[in-house]
Amino acid sequence: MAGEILRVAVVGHTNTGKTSLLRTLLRDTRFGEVRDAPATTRHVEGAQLLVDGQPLLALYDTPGLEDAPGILDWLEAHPGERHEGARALHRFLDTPEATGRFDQEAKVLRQLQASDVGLYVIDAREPVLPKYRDELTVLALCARPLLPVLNFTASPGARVDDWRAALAELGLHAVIDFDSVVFDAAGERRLFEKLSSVLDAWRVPLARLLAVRERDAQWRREAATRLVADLLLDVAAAVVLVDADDDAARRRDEGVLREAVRAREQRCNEQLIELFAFGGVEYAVEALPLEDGRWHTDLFTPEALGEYGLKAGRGAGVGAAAGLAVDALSAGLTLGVGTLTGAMLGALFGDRHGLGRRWFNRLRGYRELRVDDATLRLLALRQRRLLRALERRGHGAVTPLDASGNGDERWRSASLPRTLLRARARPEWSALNLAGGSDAWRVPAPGREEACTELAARLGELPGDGPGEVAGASAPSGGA
Ligand SMILES: Nc1nc2c(ncn2[C@@H]2O[C@H](COP(=O)(O)OP(=O)(O)OP(=O)(O)O)[C@@H](O)[C@H]2O)c(=O)[nH]1
Ligand SMILES: [Mg+2]
Repeated sequence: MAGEILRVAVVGHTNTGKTSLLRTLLRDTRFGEVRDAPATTRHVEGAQLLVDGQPLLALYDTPGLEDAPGILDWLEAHPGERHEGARALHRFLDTPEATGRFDQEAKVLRQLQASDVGLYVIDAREPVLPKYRDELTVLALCARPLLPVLNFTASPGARVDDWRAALAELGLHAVIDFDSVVFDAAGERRLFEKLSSVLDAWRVPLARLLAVRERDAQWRREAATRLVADLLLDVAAAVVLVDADDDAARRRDEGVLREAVRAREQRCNEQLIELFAFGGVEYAVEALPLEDGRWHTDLFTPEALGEYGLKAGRGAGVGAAAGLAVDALSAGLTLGVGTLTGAMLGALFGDRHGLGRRWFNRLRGYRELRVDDATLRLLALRQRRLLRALERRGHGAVTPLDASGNGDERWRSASLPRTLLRARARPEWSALNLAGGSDAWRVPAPGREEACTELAARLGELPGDGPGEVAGASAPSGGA
């Protein structure tokens, strides 16, 4: 088997999601052309699926079948010998019709003949019409194992049972449910397991493929939770020291801090989308709870808090802008500041204060301006939601997320992880405190790496892929 490649032809009626299925299996959002219109794919196009750098599978996308009944009519009008089976198809493919009127169909049939197995993609929302039975009859003449794949299974009105019954009548019992837009890893596993059940010789390589995919998914989740942990640490440790008596300066600093945090959240969104390789994919990005990579609701509004059942923090009561808190200097901060270098102090206080060597005395009249706990929770909840959507390739999460259950409750109401609380007293952990958030300024602050790992592990405790998580009602809005 070494060096051999399993050839899989993806076939089916036009506009059933064949190209989408290839994109999903290939993890390649740029493969082919996907459009909600018939005859989008006009030619056979192949791509290899690598496992540890070695090609294991060749997947072939084919044009949609549109006139299988026409081919059966032709065969009836040009009868050959009895039981000629696949030879009938050869006869047909040699005729001028096969390069003329049936050009698209002939490409599909030739590709299936040249492959080891076919995946027959079905739009499960469609009734089982005679034309589909005709397609299966024509495809059977290729004498290749055919696995039906029921697509659009997550759409309302999917007729999964009708299709299963009809396929069983045709002797096709190994049917796969696999919605290519609402991706779930278990569905993909079933697909490859079914493949190996009809292709015994490929059992071992396909098992290896599954193992590699699982490893990759695990790696991606770890990388993703680290990105979110990094965001949360940056925001939790962000602090601006403001002169207690200078209201105008404080207002200005509030604006600067909020803008920096918004931008930081946005950067995390983009990093996550990039990590899951969804940049530029219409349907996947559409299904995310974002618009142009942004959340619909501004981070610093009661509406945003309300979406997750959070209440505004007490900071609002003592005059700070929404989402921020103004506090007396904490002992933690003072200690933390004691460990800072002169350059970092400059970045913390801004040059206007001209702090110089006697900075400590100057601290007395200052207060600290921070992002409040409610906003930290909101950031965590939003990023977890994004992560879930990305892992499921963007479940059409148009319904508000139910914040109860599914592991989010802890981020909503239990006390914040200790690591985050510790970050409050570590201004040097936040890139936002250093030269406006530029990574170039980041110094390897002691303890930050470990904190990031710890927090990422907490964030990685994601709920399963149960359907309940998109079904709930919106939490009561407002709060403060
Ligand atoms: N909701 C949902 N939409 C899907 C799914 N699969 C495909 N689509 C959409 O269906 C439309 C057709 O998808 P394509 O992948 O272009 O279909 P195709 O079978 O390759 O079409 P042709 O090449 O024209 O035969 C696109 O708008 C896809 O985004 C699915 O599982 N669920
Ligand atoms: Mg196509």
